[in-house]
Amino acid sequence: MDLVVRDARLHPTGGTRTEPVDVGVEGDRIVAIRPRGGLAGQHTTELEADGRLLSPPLVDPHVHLDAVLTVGEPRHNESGTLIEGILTWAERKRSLTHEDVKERAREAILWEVGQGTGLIRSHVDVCDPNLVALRALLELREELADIVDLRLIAFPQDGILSFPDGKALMREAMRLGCDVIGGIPHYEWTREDGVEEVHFLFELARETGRDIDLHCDETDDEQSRFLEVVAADTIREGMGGRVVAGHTTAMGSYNDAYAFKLLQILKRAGVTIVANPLDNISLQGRFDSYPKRRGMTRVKELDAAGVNVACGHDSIMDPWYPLGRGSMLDALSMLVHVGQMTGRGELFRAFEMVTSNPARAARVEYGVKEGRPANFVVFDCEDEAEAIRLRPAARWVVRAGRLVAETQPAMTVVRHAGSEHRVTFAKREGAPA
Ligand code: 17E
Ligand code: FE2
Repeated sequence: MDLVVRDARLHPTGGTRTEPVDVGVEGDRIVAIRPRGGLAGQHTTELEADGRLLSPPLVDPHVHLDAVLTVGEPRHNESGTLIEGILTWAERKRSLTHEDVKERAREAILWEVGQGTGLIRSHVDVCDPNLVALRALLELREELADIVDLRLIAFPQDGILSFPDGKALMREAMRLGCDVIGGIPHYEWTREDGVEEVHFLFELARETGRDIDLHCDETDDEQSRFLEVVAADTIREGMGGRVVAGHTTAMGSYNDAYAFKLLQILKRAGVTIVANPLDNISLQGRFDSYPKRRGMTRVKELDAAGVNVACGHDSIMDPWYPLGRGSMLDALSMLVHVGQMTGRGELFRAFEMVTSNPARAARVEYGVKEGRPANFVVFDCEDEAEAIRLRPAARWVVRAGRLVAETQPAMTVVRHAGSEHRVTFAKREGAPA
């Protein structure tokens, strides 16, 4: 075979330990999964996983690649609010060039890929008469196709009705090759404009046959209620499974009676919700004193109600969030803290929010199974709960059967009482060396 990974632990669902396996790859497909020792013999490339977790690639369903690595340009967001972020970006947007966007986005993609992300859905701001960022990212999508599956979402940062020629720019972005239709109804000037915007997105979906992934209700205003319009339109248009709503932080401020009603129609509609905990734990609650709202959508309750929930990175060093290193496990760690998903089963469940759940929303062929594309990551840890706790090195990243990234795990030694102690951060013996 072209590639064999020996003694790997497959991503189990539900947290039950699976027996170690050998995974065999020919060309760009997984052709064999056997109990450990079952793929003996000589193979072109052989990787010894020593019991480490072998996971399908991480998925980042929500990031803004046009804005990455612009933090401080032309100034920092000192209030820490979403609005100052949008206004700062509007200033930076004027100096965007083709190469500037490509260089920054390429760098951020390498960070994500090196840490195990194989599918990225990026919003790209189309409130620009020249669509500079979009043209740059469309090129990058093709140039980096060997290391990442990049999908682009036409995102009207300044609104569609509230921005000159907003509808024409959305149509032009889709004509140029954008994959998905974005939106931002809560940012339109009026409630009525927001509702009209949502209807327009579905009209555009009908025209183009494309899916929808909008920013929705990213505010602490409990009266921001565009998600119900999205759910209703999804049902009426028969677009179940093809609509994603990102942020939806207002759900953290809705009263329980309304939230309960909303959960029911979301489930019925088959709308996916993407939480972006890194940004929203810092952007939201900025107008509160104490007690201070957490500003994340109702991840645990949505999941329990049977709604597909995923976790995005959103920002990497931009006007909204000055931190970030492109690690989906950082984002997921924040999600389990803010959403209090620290129960044993909840940790394993949460891992699906950066793997199979966003993959389902993107409607891609996914999962470590015989016959599937040979896309997977070996993490330097035993299981998913440990992946969230340690945010370990992505030891090997394989895409279409090719080793596209590898990381040497860090080694820590503490000198004490005349001897050296190797620190592995593992509780049990038998952890990966
Ligand atoms: N734009 C927006 O409207 N909201 C965000 N969280 C980011 C960009 C990062
Ligand atoms: Fe976003």
